[in-house]
Amino acid sequence: MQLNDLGYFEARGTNVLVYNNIYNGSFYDEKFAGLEIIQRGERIATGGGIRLMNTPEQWDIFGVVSPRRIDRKESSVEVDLNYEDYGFVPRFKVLPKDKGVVIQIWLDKPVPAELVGKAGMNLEFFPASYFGHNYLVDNLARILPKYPMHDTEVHPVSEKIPQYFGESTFDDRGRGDFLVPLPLSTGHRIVMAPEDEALRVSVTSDEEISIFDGRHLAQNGMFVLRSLLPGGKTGKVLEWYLEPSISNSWIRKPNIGFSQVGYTPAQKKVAVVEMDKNDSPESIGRLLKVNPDGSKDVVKRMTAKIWGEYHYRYNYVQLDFSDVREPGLYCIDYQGVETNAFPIDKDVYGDKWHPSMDISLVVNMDHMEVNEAYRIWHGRANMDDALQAPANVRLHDGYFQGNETNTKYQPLEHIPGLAVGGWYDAGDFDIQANSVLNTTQDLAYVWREFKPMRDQTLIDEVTQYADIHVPDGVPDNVQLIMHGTVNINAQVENIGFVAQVIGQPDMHHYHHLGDAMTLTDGKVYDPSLARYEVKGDRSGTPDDRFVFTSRFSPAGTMQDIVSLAAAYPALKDYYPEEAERSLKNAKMLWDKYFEAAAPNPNAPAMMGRWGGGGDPRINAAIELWIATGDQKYKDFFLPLVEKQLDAKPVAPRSNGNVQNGMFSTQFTGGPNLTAALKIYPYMDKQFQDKVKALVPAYVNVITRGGQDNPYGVAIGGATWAGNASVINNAYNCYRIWKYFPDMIDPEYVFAGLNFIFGCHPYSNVSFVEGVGVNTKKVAYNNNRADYSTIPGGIVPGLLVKEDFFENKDDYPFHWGENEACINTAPQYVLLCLAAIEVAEYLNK
Ligand SMILES: [Ca+2]
Ligand SMILES: [Ca+2]
Ligand SMILES: [Ca+2]
Repeated sequence: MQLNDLGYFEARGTNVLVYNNIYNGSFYDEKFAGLEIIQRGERIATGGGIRLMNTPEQWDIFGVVSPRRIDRKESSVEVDLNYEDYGFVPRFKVLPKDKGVVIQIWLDKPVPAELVGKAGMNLEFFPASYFGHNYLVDNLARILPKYPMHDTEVHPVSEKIPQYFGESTFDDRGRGDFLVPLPLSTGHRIVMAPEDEALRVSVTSDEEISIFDGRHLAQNGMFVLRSLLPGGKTGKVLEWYLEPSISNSWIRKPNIGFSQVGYTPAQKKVAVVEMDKNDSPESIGRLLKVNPDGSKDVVKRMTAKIWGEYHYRYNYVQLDFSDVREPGLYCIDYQGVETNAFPIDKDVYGDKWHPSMDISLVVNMDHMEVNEAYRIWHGRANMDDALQAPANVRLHDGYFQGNETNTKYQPLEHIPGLAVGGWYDAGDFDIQANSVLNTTQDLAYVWREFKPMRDQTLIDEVTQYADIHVPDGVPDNVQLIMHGTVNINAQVENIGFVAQVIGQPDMHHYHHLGDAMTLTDGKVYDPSLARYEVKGDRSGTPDDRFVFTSRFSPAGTMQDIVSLAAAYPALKDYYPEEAERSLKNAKMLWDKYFEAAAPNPNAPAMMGRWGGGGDPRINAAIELWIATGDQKYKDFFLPLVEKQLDAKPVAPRSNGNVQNGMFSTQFTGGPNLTAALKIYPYMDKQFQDKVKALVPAYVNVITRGGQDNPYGVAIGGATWAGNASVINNAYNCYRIWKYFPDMIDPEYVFAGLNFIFGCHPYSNVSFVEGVGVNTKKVAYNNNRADYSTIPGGIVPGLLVKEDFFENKDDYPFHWGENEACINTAPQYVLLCLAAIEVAEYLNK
């Protein structure tokens, strides 16, 4: 294997990465770090390194990784893995040997006594990649289990290596022990999937190697190969010979990217083919029309346009069939690959937003029983909401409670009225301020811009019951907005503002998988009762969620105002009481915090994408003005918006999420039209002309991001993939087109959707669950343990690590690739409704 320019080991068909990727500081082990193997274009192993338990979980500690030391002369890569708390710093060194690499562990001091029997060399394999395969341990043949079914032991918790921040993922029911998975097998050579050359990996050592199944502890657990480090030794204490499967003839099958929902006749239609560098592209691709009898006619021979290399690993080719407009069923045939069939039809966009509105936004509703035909998705959950979080607790997922509660409640006191409305923000079960506020706001924008009257869901906030596919006479858009405001209003009235998060009190509850209703007992916590004791509507089990209130700021309440005021026009005809309540609370917050929310003139300018995000009160005032027509709000925001239009664009800033500066163009400074576009239709000609003059510079900013790649959209995403910004960029293009149809190519609206729907690197699956022909099979929703999806959820998409794009579609536990955040759903709905309008215009 050759150590390549990017600093990983490469042979045809297989790569071994050595800490090209490291553990994430916010979410800990995301199964994307350490020694990793990419074989036949799929990442099959990760987490290779020194770990302190048989099958580490997300919050188990790992050694802090030193910068990599690359020795080009001996082709080696070496890192230190520093376990500071234990004074233990093994060196991890990898170099080529025979048909693979050797992994060596070097110690200057012997393994500390407390880590003997715990510190070991681990390498983790993705279970789903290996379903249906076997392994050999020495010469014994064994099946890799589809489901965890091996043995465990409990050990006294005093023996446990504490997790980060003393978290405990295991509810021991007060027994004082923890769980230790036992090996499935032990030997000196383990070969994973010897029968399948794409998956075959062999590990040999003089020391014993065991294989474990981490899924006994956690559903996202892995098959782990592990050798313990011997005690009392220094120098080279362990060596593994790792032989992946090299193939001198392997060529990755071309990935033909195209929209899995198909195309509307008048739009541009360009498939993008991702090709192995060892492949030589054919000059012609064929578009086939599928006839009713199953026969196929070649309707177009497309000249393959070589786009070239993008992001080092692959070459790209484009196939343009824009001039094919005849409705029908088509597929693409190129380089020996025939794609699945897809439609060309004027209505392809018509119903693509339905699953998000009908299912994803409904299934993710908190405090509701959600039914669909014979199935109950979940019962009425978190009816014991919620307790004031005590001061100075730091919990998982970035929750933090400082000294101040900013409320009238005592620590652990029950805050009344909160068991209503809101959504699980994503794959977990908490109500995060940004997601409940943004989801409500964007649903309100859906109503403002498009007024969809669709009614296919029964939503009853009184009995807290929703029934999917059951019309109840009220537009679902309006009911979903109300599901947001009932929670926001309850928070404002009972807490005083929308709290950072209403979240689980401990790790055991945070990682819950299953029916949301079983997360808590629904009874308010009473510390005078014994644990698990129940008396009436109270219980002694501390499972109630915490309200995290220390991050309150007057400026933060401005977003509470935006969401409530934006909801008002939608609610007032259907739910006048809730509408008035929302407006009243919005005005109350405005009056109360107007002064305190003013930006500090001495603080550095607030960072916004186009610079000068400025005064957080502008948006609140705009929404209050649209809701009430009261001139005092306009008098406040108009001079400030005009000032934004006069400002010089700020210098580009880089995005911390992006590696290698690859996508810097997308963040180049330009005019800030966010507020101006919102008020544009209500303003006079003088204002409108001023905005219009800035549109070319703005268009330049929002369309430049895709110029560095063959897909024509800014892809982004090294720690969290970029689909949400692809959607928002495309929608921004629509907003410009709506007011200035001659100043932007409406194809930018479709380009974002094409990408989301399958015209992207790695695979051609649609990133919208259940939407399109070939769609996501698994996603990181709260039903991820079932390897399933919630239709209408939009996954983040492609992570970019080193030169490798990935969106795994058999392993649902990568949040950065597969976690369908709820606030992306209404943004996607906006974009679909925009696309319907653009399609109608172009097809005319
Ligand atoms: Ca969350
Ligand atoms: Ca309805
Ligand atoms: Ca409870």
